Amino acid sequence: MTTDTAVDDPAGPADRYDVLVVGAGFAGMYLIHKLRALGFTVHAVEAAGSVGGTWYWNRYPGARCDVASLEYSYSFSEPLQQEWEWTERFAAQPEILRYAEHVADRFDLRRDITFDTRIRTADFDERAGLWRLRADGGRTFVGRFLITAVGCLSAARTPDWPGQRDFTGPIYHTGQWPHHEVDFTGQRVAVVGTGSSGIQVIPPIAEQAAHLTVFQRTANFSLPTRNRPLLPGEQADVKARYPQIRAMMRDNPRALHRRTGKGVLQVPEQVRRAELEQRWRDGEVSFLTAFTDVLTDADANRAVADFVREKIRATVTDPVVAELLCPQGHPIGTKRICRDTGYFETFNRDDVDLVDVRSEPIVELTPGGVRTSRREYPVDAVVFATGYDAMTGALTRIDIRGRGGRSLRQVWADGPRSYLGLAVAGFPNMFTVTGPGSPSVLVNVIMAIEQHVEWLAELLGHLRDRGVTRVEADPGHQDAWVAHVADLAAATLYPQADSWFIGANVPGKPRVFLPYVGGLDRYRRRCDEIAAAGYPGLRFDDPAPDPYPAPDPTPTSDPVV
Ligand code: N01
Repeated sequence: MTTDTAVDDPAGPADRYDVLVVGAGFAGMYLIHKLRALGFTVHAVEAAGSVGGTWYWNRYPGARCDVASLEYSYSFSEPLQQEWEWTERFAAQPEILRYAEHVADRFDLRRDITFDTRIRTADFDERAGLWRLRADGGRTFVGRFLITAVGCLSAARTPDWPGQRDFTGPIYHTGQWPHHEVDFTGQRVAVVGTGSSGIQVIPPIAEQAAHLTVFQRTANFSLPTRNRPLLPGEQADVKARYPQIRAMMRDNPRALHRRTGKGVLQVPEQVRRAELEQRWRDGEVSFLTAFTDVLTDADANRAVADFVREKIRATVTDPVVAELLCPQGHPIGTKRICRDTGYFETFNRDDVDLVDVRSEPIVELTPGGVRTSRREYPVDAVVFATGYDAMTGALTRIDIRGRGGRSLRQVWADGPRSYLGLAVAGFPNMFTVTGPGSPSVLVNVIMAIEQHVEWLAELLGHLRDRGVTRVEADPGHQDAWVAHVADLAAATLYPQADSWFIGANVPGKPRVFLPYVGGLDRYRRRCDEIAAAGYPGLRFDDPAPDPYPAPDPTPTSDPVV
């Protein structure tokens, strides 16, 4: 299925491939490697200056993965996983980025990536059966298939308070951290946001700055990471057992390799307490994987949440501050659980203040500070740890247009609809790695990426063998999958929280639970069954009638050729 490498395009000469990939993070890199090995011409376009995706952008102090490094790594290449040496139990951002760069060099991926180029539009030409992508600056790429590998947490969001432009100091976002060193020595710093990024960035900034003010809207559950250097022999032991360990991970809902298999309320209180204490002390894995029912049973959840609240009260010396830091109003785990190094202890410092923006909302930035409804806090720099338009934002920020010029933005206006989180009816030959409706952010995401890439590679091979040039999700199967994803979520405590999992952090975003909660193991089995059955749910060279009969008011773009 190799196509010509150049075609005429109304916008000028375009590069043309079998498969176009948007993004060169962990998903984009593996796509290039896997598809190239199968003989497809493949090219990725990446907005960043190098590979690594989230680990390229998130250079904020304290950025660290909360999945063990020996598990948060590719499993597709035994030589790769044997040769790479991790130094810490939970790798920090620079080490993960070095790993990504090593992978890019080892598999010679960079020759198939265009860097520093942001895709703005993607149009499917029905007559030619091709996708055309336009980048900033007008460069055009044409391909038979479009695979998005844009990341679930890459469309950063910042507040838009009055006065932001007039603030005289620097404003940072954790997910767009500068490449130069940021030195807060002697400065008064504001951090807004106490999710996973805020909770990581706050302790190192407090160490460096003259004064830190933390603006908290929602207190979060956080567990100690207990990071440490890997012990001698520990890495060798895992490497010797990698095949078994990876097999266990593939058979685990979260693609990790430890769980108890018991419900919180099934074990006597003493046993439960001992298990939680041990996990708190060891930072082994999240409490959510310690027991089977934390996310489905309100009483089980409360028992675990109470344990964490007790720990917060025991750590923070000022009882008023401790109460403010105790999460209330959402079950533990229904907002992404955080992992920290000295987060709660940081609030015992004299040079750190906590402001509760629910009782004292931020009104504006002034040239020299942050003004709340009560007073002005003078600061020299502001750090937004305010999160992302998760799972859909990075896709809808591109103007993607499928059959009939229909825009993805419009089709998803009431919430994303996707078959398996991978394919969207009305958007032929387009696939979304870790898209909404797939396990993605609820599991070890590198394992989720590998599952998607391998499944897609098999599908593209299947199409090539049969001479199929157009593939599209069947609307009926898509509806059934969307309903299944929603039903699974409704059976859990997740929808009780105003989380980014459900779009609640973005004003106006429809309240739809975005990831698939059924576990990567179950999802993988379903995908495998679908492949074995010849891909029911995908239409080959057989488009359904327009699945979205309402007219699209927005204009379509030109055809490809
Ligand atoms: O973003 P978030 P994040 N005024 O959305 C607050 C992954 N990750 O970048 O909860 C005041 O979780 C907001 O308040 P509220 C991980 O999957 C992993 O921290 O909406 N506050 C919240 O406190 C994670 O879940 C790792 O009420 C405002 C915070 O900003 C995901 O990325 C490390 C506000 C945003 O928290 C996103 O984490 C880092 C406003 N206008 C990230 N707007 C690890 O692996 C937002 N907030 C360890």
